[in-house]
Amino acid sequence: MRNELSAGLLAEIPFASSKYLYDVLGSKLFEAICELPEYYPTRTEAAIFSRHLPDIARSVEPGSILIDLGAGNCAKAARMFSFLHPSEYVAIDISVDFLQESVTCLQSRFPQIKMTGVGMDFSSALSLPAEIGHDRRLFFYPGSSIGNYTPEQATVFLARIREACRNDGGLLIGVDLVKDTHVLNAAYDDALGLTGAFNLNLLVHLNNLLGANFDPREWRHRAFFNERKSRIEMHLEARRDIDVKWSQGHRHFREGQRIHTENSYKYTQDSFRQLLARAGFADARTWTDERGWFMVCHARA
Ligand code: AVJ
Repeated sequence: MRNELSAGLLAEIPFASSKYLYDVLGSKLFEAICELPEYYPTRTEAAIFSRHLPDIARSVEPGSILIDLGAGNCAKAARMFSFLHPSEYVAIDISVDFLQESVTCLQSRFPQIKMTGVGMDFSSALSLPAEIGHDRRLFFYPGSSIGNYTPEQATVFLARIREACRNDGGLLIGVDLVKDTHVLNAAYDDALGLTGAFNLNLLVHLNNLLGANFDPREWRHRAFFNERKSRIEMHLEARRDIDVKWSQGHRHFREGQRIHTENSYKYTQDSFRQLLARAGFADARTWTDERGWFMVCHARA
């Protein structure tokens, strides 16, 4: 992890993986972002789920093991319980301390469902705990987190999920769609500056992980839609010339130089269906909102 981070900071175009946005404070800032008027994905996805849950539940096999990828506060999965009746709930998240709190709280609300919390970075490899049951597996990947991968990485990632389904499982996934650039830009550069704080907090996290001496006050949040690549990009831009040191290295950043911290790819309904097919999924069913801003898909392994 330290080597991966250090190499990113020293690269010709410096970058840090977006997974490092989620320390405890970062996870809380992201929760707050989801409440922002500009940040439509969470709200739009929730509206699709609440409107179509009975139909979605008919498409999904009830009594499956619900495996929540990037569970965070577990709120999305909790809302599915009464419709999907999972036999078991497995919550996976990179932010292990934050997850532990969430699962403990949820377990007391649903004592009859067996729950397992797993602190894991599932972006490179997915290893499920040995003690989970043998029921059908339903992978739940809401919120358009899939957008953090390039389409090529996303295909590989989803193909791995499909394998973990062992032929009879499925995937329930939320995907953000291409839309007016102003709407996209505002969602990632909000008036209150919460997304800026979320992005800058990555530097605080790096200070803790690497023993670095980033001063967030010397950096500026940048976020914009890159139309050619169909993705939102987030960067941290040096406000002046800055020397940064950390345990394994050091670097001079020129004024205006950027650290690339996140991509959030936006799909069309067709381009994402094609991606699912390339990953080996079949029978994709999709649900969307009236404006066509967000899509929920269920597909079989
Ligand atoms: C959690 C990856 C879905 O890309 O919209 C929110 C993260 N970044 N605001 C997204 C995020 C800036 C979010 N995902």
